[in-house]
Amino acid sequence: MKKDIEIILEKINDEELNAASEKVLTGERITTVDALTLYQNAPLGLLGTLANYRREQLHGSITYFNRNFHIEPTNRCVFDCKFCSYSRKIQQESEAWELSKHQMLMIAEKYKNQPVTEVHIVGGVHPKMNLQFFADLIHEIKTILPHIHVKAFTAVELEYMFRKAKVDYKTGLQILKDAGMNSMPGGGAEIFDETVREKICADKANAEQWLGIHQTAHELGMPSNCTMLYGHIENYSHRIDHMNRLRTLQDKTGGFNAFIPLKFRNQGNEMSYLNEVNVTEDLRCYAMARIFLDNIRNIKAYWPMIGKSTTQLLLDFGVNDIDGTIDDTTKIYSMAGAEDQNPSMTTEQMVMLIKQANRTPVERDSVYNHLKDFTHEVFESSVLN
Ligand code: V47
Ligand code: SF4
Repeated sequence: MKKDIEIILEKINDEELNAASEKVLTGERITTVDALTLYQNAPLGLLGTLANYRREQLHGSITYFNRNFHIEPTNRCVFDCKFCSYSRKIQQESEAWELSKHQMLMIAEKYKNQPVTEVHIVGGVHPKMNLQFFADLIHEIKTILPHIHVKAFTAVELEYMFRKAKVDYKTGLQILKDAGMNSMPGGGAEIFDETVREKICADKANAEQWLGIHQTAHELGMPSNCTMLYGHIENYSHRIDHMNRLRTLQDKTGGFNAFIPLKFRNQGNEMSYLNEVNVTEDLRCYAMARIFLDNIRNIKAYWPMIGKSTTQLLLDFGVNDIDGTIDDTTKIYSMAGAEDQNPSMTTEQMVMLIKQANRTPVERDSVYNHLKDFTHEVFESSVLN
């Protein structure tokens, strides 16, 4: 593969591009300036080949998935993110829901005899659902499903929860950890740049708070994911600045398990006037993430959002993880116009999706231990649609 890259570079004959690509090949860290050069000037083929080179160095052809389910406690939210299609105001009746603790525990009950390993709990920010409510919820979920990994609450939900409870990040996280929370999802990061953030989500946790909560979680031994919302009013420099802040924190803590670029979807929100970016931009964004984030091992494509076909393409552009089987209770993306309106795939379909792209399907747990290699698993049907 190195040879392929050298042939492409000879043809391009651009000194800066060559120098940045050479660094990727030799494992030297690229600077933010190199990243901008690559982002702006590298042909898609070169970016893809570089990203795939790094991906295969780390993971070969292995592509991870996990078996999980989601609980979305409410879509009522005190915040006002302009890109959000999912939230409803606290008093609003239409299309709003608010699950009781009992209802959420009934969802957990459904998975008692299922081979799921993770529950992902994320929702709107509701003033009535406070720190004690969620600590009790997690504790009771663990009583029903003792072995489940609880990945819960974005830094945005946590910042609000801790502020209301008048506890600092460390105390709040310790309370949730003691209740059974194992890790944090990566949502709420959006774009860290202050001018962009002011325009798209002015009133929720800012970059410093988001990073501070993740840093504290890592210091308590709780890993997390990180995300970036791309394809709206931000430019390439904002994306690089965003990834640079994540790379810097990861150098300090090593606590990020995965980075998930999230493509802005434009239905039913206050930013619907923007067009969505095309698939080439998706491929470039994921490839740059793999190339730039040399200290985050896993780049995840969240398939309900980006779609199954693009997910398959992304496996050649740096992605080594496609998230989980999920079930039909998640509404965050279907309400924003995501590719998949019924975000649920069976294990068989996940495996097929990966095999069709000529990759090796491996079930993982939430901290990336290998659970099962599905290469030789034979399923009855062979159609993915
Ligand atoms: O922070 C909201 C995004 C995120 C839109 O950590 C939108 O494993 C696109 O972070 N278009 C929450 N995106 C979800 C999230 C996540 C998802 C899956 C796995 C993990 C993980 C984390 O959803 C929000 C925001 O960035 N979002 N509205 C929209 N219109
Ligand atoms: Fe609330 Fe999250 Fe939607 Fe922002 S993105 S309005 S914090 S639910």
